[in-house]
Amino acid sequence: MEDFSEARRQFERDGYVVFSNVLDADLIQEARDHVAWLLQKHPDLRPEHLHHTLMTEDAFWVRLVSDDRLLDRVEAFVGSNIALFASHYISKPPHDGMAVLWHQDGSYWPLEPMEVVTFWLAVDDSTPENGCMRVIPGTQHLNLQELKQRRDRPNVLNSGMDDALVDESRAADVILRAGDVSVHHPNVIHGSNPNTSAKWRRGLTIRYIPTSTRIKCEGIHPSAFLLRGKALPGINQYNPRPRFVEGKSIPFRGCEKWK
Ligand SMILES: O=C(O)CCC(=O)C(=O)O
Repeated sequence: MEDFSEARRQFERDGYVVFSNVLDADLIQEARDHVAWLLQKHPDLRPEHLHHTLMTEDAFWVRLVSDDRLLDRVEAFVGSNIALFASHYISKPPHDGMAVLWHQDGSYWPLEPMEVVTFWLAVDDSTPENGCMRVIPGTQHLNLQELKQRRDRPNVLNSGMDDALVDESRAADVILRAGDVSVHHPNVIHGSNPNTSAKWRRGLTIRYIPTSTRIKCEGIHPSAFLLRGKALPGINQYNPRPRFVEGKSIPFRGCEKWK
């Protein structure tokens, strides 16, 4: 296994870190096709709102988040028993992709303890022009703050944290090439601007937990999957890994053999 200790050090210092060139161009093209397929299947949804509830029976989605190149890096953050809590495509279309207001992820999540990392997979190049993610480095040490409902301007979460707590002058743009991944802490303050460019900005958020983190919900959470290692007794129930079924997933390379 590669040594990811330098990445861990940066993550501890800044609350986020970038891995370049993680997934290959063919798989990234499959992810773009997946977004197009999901949008065709759910014409009522905005492309920023392709949520975890859509993934329970979607073999490609589970295949993508279980890619060993991702899980080998996830192990450096959560250890060798890895589960998925949630995953969500935030796809910003050209010219009208919505902002994500400043927030800390942990304020939204029913997890105990709050041991979780987000891997943010760039499905397109992600730049200031098309609304890349922005992070306030070092804010992972701030406690989780209350959320406020926000409808004063279009935004993906219809909520965010109190702007008075955010020193925007310290924000760093997380500029990525398609196939790169950034990793962020559940307490770090982050958000993104609208897409004012002529290009798509598709990104996939992937929330990984160690199997010792409890997902507090009734029944099985729709995107809870055991991805590597062992489940701990009495903590979470996991969905069965979906088989490829035409119509429930796009066909993908290796789908006949996918288990
Ligand atoms: O995709 C974005 O612009 C924001 C992502 C985000 O807020 C998150 O991963 O929690």
